[in-house]
Formats: sequence, structure tokens, C-alpha cells
Amino acid sequence: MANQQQTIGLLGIPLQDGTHEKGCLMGPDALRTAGLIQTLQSMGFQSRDYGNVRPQNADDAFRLSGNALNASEIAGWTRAIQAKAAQMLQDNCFPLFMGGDHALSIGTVAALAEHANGQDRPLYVLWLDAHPDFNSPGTSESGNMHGMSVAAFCGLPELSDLFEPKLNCPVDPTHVHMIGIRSVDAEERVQLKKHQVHVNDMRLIDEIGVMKPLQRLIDDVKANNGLLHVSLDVDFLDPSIAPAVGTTVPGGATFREAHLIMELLHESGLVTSLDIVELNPFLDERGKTAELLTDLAASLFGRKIFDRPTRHHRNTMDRHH
Ligand code: 6HN
Ligand code: MN
Ligand code: MN
Ligand code: MN
Repeated sequence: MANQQQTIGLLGIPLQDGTHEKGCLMGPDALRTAGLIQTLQSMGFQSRDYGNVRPQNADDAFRLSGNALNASEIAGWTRAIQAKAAQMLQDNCFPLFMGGDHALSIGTVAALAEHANGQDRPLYVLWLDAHPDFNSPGTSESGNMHGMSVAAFCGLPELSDLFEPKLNCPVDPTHVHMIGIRSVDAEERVQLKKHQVHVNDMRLIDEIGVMKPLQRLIDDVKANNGLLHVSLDVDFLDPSIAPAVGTTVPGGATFREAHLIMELLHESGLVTSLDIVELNPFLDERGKTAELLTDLAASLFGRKIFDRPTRHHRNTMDRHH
């Protein structure tokens, strides 16, 4: 987790080629307008805005076999995103990526995994989303590549041509923990099981809340000295509090469930990077989704409602239960 000594680097990624719903290209500017940078500064962080990344030119001849829309554009974006992310990591920033649709995580996570590997540490991913985004061109019903990000950075061969040069450090699918899941395609379900992704669906959250699934991830990361990337898709949240997304699904995380996850992640001290994705300001209601995302980021970086007993004290109390 960034402490106040580490500069937070912000990169806008105005990508919307991964979805059929237009408007995500305005996401980074809506987050800036909502005051994300000023909020982090007011909490004592140094920040550096890297501006918005532009894609590399698409190669018209590039194709993936199967159902994959705008594959050449996504390949061009992925290369540009990987290069910018690598530069931010080189600068020793805490990278905060502002999307843009979820296909951007193909590039951010590939760069983060390579960086982790350079430190001989594994990368873990917390995927906060209504969807697992584990399709490939062979399984996708829509062809939208924002539904394929996890499969791509986990190195599924059907998507490997997106990477040039080839993907060095695929993420181990068993290091991907998903929370919020409530819309899974038929073939996607088969693949998730086959690759042993940790899927915590909304049914489980209804039954036991967010703390236990999150603690399992935290224990896993700690036990293996991992780095932890958080990828927050707006549709993780219930549409009533976060309408600004093209793929709303009823029954999402509540305001407090989402904040609690961020607060616990902050206390874990483990988070080393963040994506905020799928914000479509064209669908927002007077900026309320952009403002909620700003507040969730503030919780992740340590904003508290009120002071709490020290961690040691609380763990001691926990043991009595
Ligand atoms: N997202 N599973 C659906 C599809 O088209 O593959 C939805 C994907 C949503 C993507 O939420 O980032
Ligand atoms: Mn997603
Ligand atoms: Mn989603
Ligand atoms: Mn595991």
C-alpha cells in the first residue's frame, strides 16, 4: 500500500474499443473532474498525473480467430498501456489506472506481473466485478474484449497473439480472487472451474459478507510475499449507487460493503496498484458514480470514518470470538 512517502502516479486510459457501449473514453476526465487527485493530495499524498495514454497504431492485418471485436485496436492499446505502466513502475510510483473499459487490464496487469516477477514475487489480483471477464474468442457470446481480460493476462493461448513481444509472466489463475460475481456466461463457467479461479459470487457475500473472502486473499498474499493489484469495475457496485456503467447487473455490492473492502485492504498494507474501470460518464447521474469511486479510492488509501483501536488490539479481541 502506498504510504505518504510514495507518489501516486495516475494514468488515464481512454479506451472503449473493448465494449459496444460508447462513453468510457470520458472516464479518466470524469474522475479528474470529481476531484480524485485533489482528494489524494488532501490526504497528504504526492501525486503525478501522467496524462492520458494513446494507443499504438492498429495493425489492420491483425486478427484473432473466433469472436473478438476490435482485436487489432486492443492489441495496440495493450502495447501502449504496458509501456506506460512499466515507466510508472520504474519511477517507483504507486500506479493508479483510470479507465476506460476493462480491456485495459490486459496491459496493466501484464506490466505489473512482469514487475513482480523482477522482484521474485508473485502477483495476486483482486477482481471486483459483476463479471469474471474470463471469456476468450472461442467462448464469448458478445465478442466484446472487456469480457476477456482475465483470460488474456492469465495467458490463455487463444489470446496470446495480443502480446508483442509475447507475454513473459502470465498471472497464475489461482492467484486471481473475484468478489461480486453475479453474471457468468455458460462456457466461461467451465473455464473458471478448469483454471481454479477463486470466484466469490454474490450469493456467498449475502451469506457470509465480504470479510472472510477478503481475509482468504490477504492470507494468501502474505503467505507468499506477493504483490496485490486491485481491479475495480464500476458494475461491482449496485446500479442504484453506481449507474454510470454500460453493463449494470442488479444485486451488486452495497455502499458499505464496498467501503469495508477498501478499508480492510488499506489496513492489510498489501495493495501495490489499482485499476478503476468501466466508468461511463455519459450514463451517470450528476457525477454521483464518479464521486463514489473517488471516495472508495480515498478509503483504499487510508481515509477513515473515525479512529479505531490498533490492529493488534482488535486481533486480540477477535480471538475471543
Ligand atoms: N466487463 N460476459 C459478458 C461478455 O460480453 O463477455 C459481459 C462482459 C462484461 C465485461 O464487465 O468488464
Ligand atoms: Mn469487468
Ligand atoms: Mn463487469
Ligand atoms: Mn490461492
